[in-house]
Amino acid sequence: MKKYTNIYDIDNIPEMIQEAIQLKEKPFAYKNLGTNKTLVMLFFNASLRTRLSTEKAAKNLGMEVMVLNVNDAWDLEFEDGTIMNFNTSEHVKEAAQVISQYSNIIAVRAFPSLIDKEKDASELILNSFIKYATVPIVNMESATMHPLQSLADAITIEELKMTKKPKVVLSWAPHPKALPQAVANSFVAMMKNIDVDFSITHPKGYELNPEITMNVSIHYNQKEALKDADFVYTKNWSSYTDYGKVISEDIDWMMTKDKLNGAKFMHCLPVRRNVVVEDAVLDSEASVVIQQANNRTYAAQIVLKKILENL
Ligand code: AN0
Ligand code: CP
Repeated sequence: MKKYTNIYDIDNIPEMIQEAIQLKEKPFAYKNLGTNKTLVMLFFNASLRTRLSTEKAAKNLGMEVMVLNVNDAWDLEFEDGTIMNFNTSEHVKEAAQVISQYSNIIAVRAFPSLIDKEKDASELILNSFIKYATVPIVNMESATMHPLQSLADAITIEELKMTKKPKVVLSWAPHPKALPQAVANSFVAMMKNIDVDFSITHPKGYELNPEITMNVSIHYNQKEALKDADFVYTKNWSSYTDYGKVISEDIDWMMTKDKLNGAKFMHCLPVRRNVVVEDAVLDSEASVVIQQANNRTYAAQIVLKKILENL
């Protein structure tokens, strides 16, 4: 594998999921693969799981890890040809080449502005690192995608499914702050590429990018959508059409034990209790969010392993 910036970098998704499950059984089996190799992780935004699970994954493979919270470094410029006489101190052209000399793989987390739709869609930060770095890039959640999360989600479904083709529903939930569409986008893309019966439910106005949801059935009636579901992935995202806006905080869309009706509850975390989902769900056997978060390690580890094998 040359990079992991979206799920389409994976050749064979079902095989990748199986290999991740094998790594989970023997996490130190490839302890020598990463000897004398360094992962640099760049964070433009906060993280708990991605930061720790990716570091753990790298260490399981014997790699060294260095982390930079980019806000502690110089303000980076991403536009070409700018006269840099204002806030930005260093261009990504230099920064990416310099960091590449200190590392064998660079992982980047950079959320969207949620203000400028075209700019977010252009993935300027992620793509600048892909363009100017001289080592492979891993996406730790960019403006529009979170492919490490959706790989962990697919691993979790594979581990827990009771039928060959489980019914999986992505259900929008309310949230007081405007959140990215990235987790939902990557989850949709992943579900289209594994053997599940997949649908989405959200209020009108929360349609995701139609290029991503093409051929997926979308329901505005949550109750109908959730009928006979095996897995319910609950997640908030801000409006894509009325870009970056919170157009509804309707608490009726919160996930409850009643609505789940026996299905497994999934969420990428962090989650706001009693806004996105009620306590009764998170504190019950129906919730698999802790297992999902654990699988972040093996998702990252299989990705790093494939990249290391190709260095
Ligand atoms: C982020 C999001 O929704 O994209 C990160 C989730 C992994 N969530 C928040 O900012 C709460
Ligand atoms: N799910 C996830 O990516 O969590 P963090 O934002 O804490 O990394």
